[in-house]
Amino acid sequence: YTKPAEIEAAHRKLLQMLERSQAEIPRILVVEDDEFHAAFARTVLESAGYQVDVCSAPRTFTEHMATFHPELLLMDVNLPEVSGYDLARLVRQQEQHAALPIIFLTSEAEMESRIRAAKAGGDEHLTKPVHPALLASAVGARLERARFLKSLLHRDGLTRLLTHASFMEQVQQVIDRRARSTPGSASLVLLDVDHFKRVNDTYGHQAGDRVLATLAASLRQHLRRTDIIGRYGGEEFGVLLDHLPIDDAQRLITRLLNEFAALDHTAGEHQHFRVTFSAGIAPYREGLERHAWIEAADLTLYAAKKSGRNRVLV
Ligand code: GH3
Ligand code: MG
Ligand code: MG
Ligand code: MG
Ligand code: MG
Repeated sequence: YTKPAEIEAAHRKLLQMLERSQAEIPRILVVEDDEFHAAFARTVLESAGYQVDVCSAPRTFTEHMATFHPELLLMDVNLPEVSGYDLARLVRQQEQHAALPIIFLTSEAEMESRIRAAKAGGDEHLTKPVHPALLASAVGARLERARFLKSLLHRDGLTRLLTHASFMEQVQQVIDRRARSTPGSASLVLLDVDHFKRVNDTYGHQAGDRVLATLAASLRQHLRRTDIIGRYGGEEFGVLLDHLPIDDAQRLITRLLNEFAALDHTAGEHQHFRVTFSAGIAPYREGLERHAWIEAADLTLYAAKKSGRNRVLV
């Protein structure tokens, strides 16, 4: 799809802004009441390229969690009021923190302390003084694993696209960002494979699965890294095109449809078939809530189906 150069440039600038803000430098919360140890951890981790926040009193822990959204906890054990073990246990009770890595860093080197750390849900137990290279490596390895686990939790197995729940959450985040200021347009697309039941009935469920995986791959290939793509339902996909005017969105999805419709799908050795989809696009309007936005796209999708399928309507 082509756009005037001016729009293209503005578009690119916005995208860069978005990407920079999403650059996602890992955030590490250091829970440590001793100033010297806290400064040491901050220095080591910041020079390793991480964002660091220090919580020096358990009383403020929940607040740090809620505002900083850490991706890893480096936890002291001896703290005023409650212990690091207690805090770890508190964290592990929350579903959304099930995969959050917790590394204990403590002067308690005895076996008993290691056992308590493990029981509290700690992933690792390091002792003070810790070598900076060991601390940085432990943190780096745990972060990498946590990101991988998160991607498994939030992605659908067949298509590797966002699950329904994660897609909805991301749509909400875009709406929240918009409410805070971001100007410009955004388009929500709902896309549904045409006569997919027939595909399954004629060529088998496995051939159907391959069609879905192929469609997912071509969505990923044609869309930008910052676009949000989810498997909304069985053979239904959701796409949020942020910073893209509705006309551009329609052109983009139509081109995608034409290319997809031209693909030769195979079942067995001699069977070849083609598949189309229908899509409905709804632009964002100020004050629109998530469900109303999706409902609008769904109504348009329904109109696309009713009027003959194999088309993209706005
Ligand atoms: P329409 O053009 O109106 O959308 O017709 P349709 O046949 O695509 O719609 P319908 O909702 O009647 O059927 C959707 C089918 O998609 C039924 C279901 O078995 C199939 N389906 C859903 N998820 C999967 C999947 O993961 N793999 C396969 N192979 N089929 C699936
Ligand atoms: Mg302490
Ligand atoms: Mg369908
Ligand atoms: Mg249907
Ligand atoms: Mg459907």
